[in-house]
Amino acid sequence: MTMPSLNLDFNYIILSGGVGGAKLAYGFLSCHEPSRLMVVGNVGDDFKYWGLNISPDLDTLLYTLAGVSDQKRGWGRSSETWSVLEEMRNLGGDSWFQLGDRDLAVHIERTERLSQGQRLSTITQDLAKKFGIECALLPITDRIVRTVLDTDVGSLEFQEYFVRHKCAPQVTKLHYTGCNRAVIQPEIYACLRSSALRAIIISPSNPFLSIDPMLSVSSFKQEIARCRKPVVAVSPLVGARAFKGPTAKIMRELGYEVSAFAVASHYTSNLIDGFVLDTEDSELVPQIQQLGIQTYVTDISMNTSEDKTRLAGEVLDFARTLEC
Ligand code: FO1
Repeated sequence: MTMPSLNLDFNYIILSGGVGGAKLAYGFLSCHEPSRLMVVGNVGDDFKYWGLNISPDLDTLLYTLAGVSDQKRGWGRSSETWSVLEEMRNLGGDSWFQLGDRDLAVHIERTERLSQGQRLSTITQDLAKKFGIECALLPITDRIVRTVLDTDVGSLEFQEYFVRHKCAPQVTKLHYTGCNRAVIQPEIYACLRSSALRAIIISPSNPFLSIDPMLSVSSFKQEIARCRKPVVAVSPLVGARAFKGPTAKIMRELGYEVSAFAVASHYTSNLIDGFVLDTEDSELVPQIQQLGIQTYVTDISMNTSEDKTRLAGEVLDFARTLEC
């Protein structure tokens, strides 16, 4: 099965997990030609539920980039209804993961096409087109990579930990199963080798749960290093607080200091050239620069569309200063 033809003159690759990353990706749409942006989503959160293939981060990106996401929850569709979920509860079926009626159509379509042997990337790209999205939206890989957390209540797949157990278990270790067998999409590989590429942006998603599952896909980090284009990461923390989700809790449990500095040193100067951090963390600048990483300080909160566009614009301006 072939991909719908993709223009390969992309200027920016944006690596993103769910909610936080999707907000910044949305901001980029207003400050750079969308057809020159390639948004790459995490698949480590994917799982089977009600017999369906669910790709939560790809769907959060799909709905956010299309402007149809539920702004309050951060995931799922706006104006959603829940009839199927209610019926499932009445039947005594699983209801710990909430699938809305509109959202269900996407999972059914994806599952049907995967069962016909189509690539996840082809399906995702087609869905993006149907939703009127003008940038490319791709999963990091078509292969199965799953984030598994070792915890005090045993090994849990990501959604079991995140939604079913509400992030309560204590995390001791993370695994990205399948990452050694997985390969990045040929389109991403081609983009990394294209002279049109100007920078790679790591969005303010959870480094351990959303970004590392992508970076762990075999040879991806080496390909990034090989392309010699600036790599800029945006901090997912302000002070010791994450905008959403368990970033701070997991860092603490894995023995990291909870700070933007710890995130920058986790990525290391081998991977990133620049790091964007919040004004509240400006005292960390000398420490981060000592790692060999350039810094840019700004307000990184993204509460409004204007915030998203402003931050995205500043990230691109910063990345341009790092171009050789
Ligand atoms: N997150 C929740 O906290 N509870 C849910 O019931 C839930 C359902 C859900 C359905 C579709 C979808 O695309 C995302 C959904 N999410 C839900 C969000 C998802 O678990 C997380 O945002 C990401 O996996 C973390 O990046």
